[in-house]
Amino acid sequence: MGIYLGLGSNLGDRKQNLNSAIKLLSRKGVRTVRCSPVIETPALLPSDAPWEWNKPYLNLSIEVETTLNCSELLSEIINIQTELERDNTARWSPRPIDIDILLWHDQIINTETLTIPHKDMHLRHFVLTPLIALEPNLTIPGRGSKTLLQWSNELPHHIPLWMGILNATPDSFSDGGVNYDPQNLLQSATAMHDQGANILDIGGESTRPGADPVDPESEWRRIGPFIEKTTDQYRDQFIRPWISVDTRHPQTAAKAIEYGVDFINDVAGLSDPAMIELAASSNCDWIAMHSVSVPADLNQVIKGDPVDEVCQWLEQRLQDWTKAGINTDRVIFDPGVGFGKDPLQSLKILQAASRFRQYGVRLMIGHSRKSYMKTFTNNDLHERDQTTIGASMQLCQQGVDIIRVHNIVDHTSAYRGWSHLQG
Ligand code: A4P
Ligand code: MG
Repeated sequence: MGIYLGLGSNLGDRKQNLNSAIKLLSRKGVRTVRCSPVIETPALLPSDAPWEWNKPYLNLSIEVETTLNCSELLSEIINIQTELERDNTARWSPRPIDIDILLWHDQIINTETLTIPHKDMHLRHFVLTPLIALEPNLTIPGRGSKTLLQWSNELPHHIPLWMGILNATPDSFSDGGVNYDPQNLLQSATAMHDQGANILDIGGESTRPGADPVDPESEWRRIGPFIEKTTDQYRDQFIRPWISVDTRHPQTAAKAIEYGVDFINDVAGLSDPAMIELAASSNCDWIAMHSVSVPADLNQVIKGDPVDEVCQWLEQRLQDWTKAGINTDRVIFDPGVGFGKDPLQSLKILQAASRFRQYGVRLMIGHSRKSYMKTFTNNDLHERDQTTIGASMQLCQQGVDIIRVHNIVDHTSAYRGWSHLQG
């Protein structure tokens, strides 16, 4: 286990403050090895706080390396907080920056000035969600064998990561054609990140029913320039969107990994032997989606209970992946809404999403604008965002780790309202 810090800001230019803190840490000999996505979280306040203090935080966590010992690090942290104009007069008042030492290897430290692991970190979503993005199965020294993911699953609600959909396809079911031009794609990516997307999922092959399959060379022609440009643009930046590549082709996945992407999103469910081999030898996260056929075929659907069927599939796959040498901490499971399920079966999958959390892997759901809605509304594709958002808030309640949607700006705005009413 390494050294992990938690950073928060709810005053001034919050992103800028987080960035400055990371830079100042590095000047003091504290090198950031990895930085989580940035999440927005409701302020945890003292019970007698004035209403003006209720300003949402941006939180992130970083894994660092340093030759300082932990009390030297604490002194540097206090200096940096002062340098960034932190006013310490009132406990938990709005602050440009707060830096906490969350974990120091596997050590338990209790002195007058330091408590490590940081107190109550296992009860705070604003600590757990960013840390889980880095290392879902870390345990907290002194708190038994529960992993961060298990601690998070026990809390009454959830802070998800938002994944924005970018289709570089002429024929996707929802936004086909809009982003076919690489320049539009880059603009959409930057806008989505600014609106609060933590992950951007770029795909070059539509998987809607009836879509034409795309060979790996054509797929790379569609998405390669974007991957090259975005990974280059964010190369030296810690605060950046994480990049996911939506592909079922091992050749495409291998090329994307060379550019340092963060996720491969495999709609074929990590079942192709070449994909399994690649996943076993790579460090990136792998989204494995349950499907019956790709592209989706409306005539091929699950026969029995969809939730039981998908659970059995996952149990079997987890054994297969472990045997193949894949670190399942890096696997994220997606039950595949609309893939091999009729609309009502997809709805049942969404209603029961929390059941998939029992397997100790992260859970992703992609339900945006999909046809399960046909069971209860006549809205056509471009009128489906509000209904998607309603469903997404319920998925937050069920503890889904990553929610994949087309409309980021309305989601993050709706989530701000929903999350501020959670206890
Ligand atoms: N200290 C003890 N242990 C540690 C440690 N592991 N890391 C002592 C850092 N400091 C530690 O801390 C005050 C003193 O705690 C330090 O000088 C050190 O001797 P601080 O971080 O300067 O003050 P604070 O943050 O006001 O207090 P504290 O108790 O650390 O509070 P927390 O737990 O940091 O909570 N809501 C959201 N959504 N997101 C947030 O990030 N943060 C807080 C602060 C409240 N609400 C929040 C958030
Ligand atoms: Mg603090």
